[in-house]
Amino acid sequence: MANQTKPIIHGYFRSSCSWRVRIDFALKGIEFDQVPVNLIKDGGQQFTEQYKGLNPIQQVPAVQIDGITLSQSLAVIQYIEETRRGHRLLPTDPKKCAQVHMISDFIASGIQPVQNLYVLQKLRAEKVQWAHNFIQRGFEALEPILKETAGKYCVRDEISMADICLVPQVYNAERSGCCSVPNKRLNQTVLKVDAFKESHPSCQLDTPAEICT
Ligand SMILES: N[C@@H](CCC(=O)N[C@@H](CS)C(=O)NCC(=O)O)C(=O)O
Repeated sequence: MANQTKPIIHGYFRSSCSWRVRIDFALKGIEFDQVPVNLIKDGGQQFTEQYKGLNPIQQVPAVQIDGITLSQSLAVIQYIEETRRGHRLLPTDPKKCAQVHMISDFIASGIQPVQNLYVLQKLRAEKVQWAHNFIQRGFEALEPILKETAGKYCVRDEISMADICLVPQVYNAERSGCCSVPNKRLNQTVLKVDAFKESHPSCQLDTPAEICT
């Protein structure tokens, strides 16, 4: 069972995967500490030997919690779901739960990895087009799925892990200048929830002062 020490998120303010975990902790009312890992500075602090010891794939987030270190944001969300009380992000109803996993995996396995910084840095001039292509393809496919599943939020009227995946991915898309966003209304509704606002990249410990709001 959970112990009393605060979890530590090693993350980056702009990282969509770090934001997923920040939203999760905020929704569950879990206090946490943050250690910034700047993905750009010094060629990327994720590539230090010290950070590699925390997460061998050298990506953020890495979360130290209850005596273990977890990477993979969805694994962290699942662990929190099983060890902490609070708003459920994985519904008990099997159909709704499968839909939440479907949308989350769609984004976390099908869109985010192919537009990740490490992949984009391997490309040259075509990197913006590459990112747009995969984000757009994924979002277009997500649109009919959300038509079927969404109510106020991604799956009916309860916030779930699917919303935690969608909002940071839309943020990535908008930052990269991609204009086709699935179900804009839904994204705007979710963004009004306190946990999404307080964990937003624009107001984190490591957000540069000039873009802090
Ligand atoms: N599947 C992982 C993906 C982690 C990931 O791709 N993190 C990105 C930031 S959102 C990263 O660290 N990129 C740095 C790099 O690729 O060098 C998760 O869900 O946590």
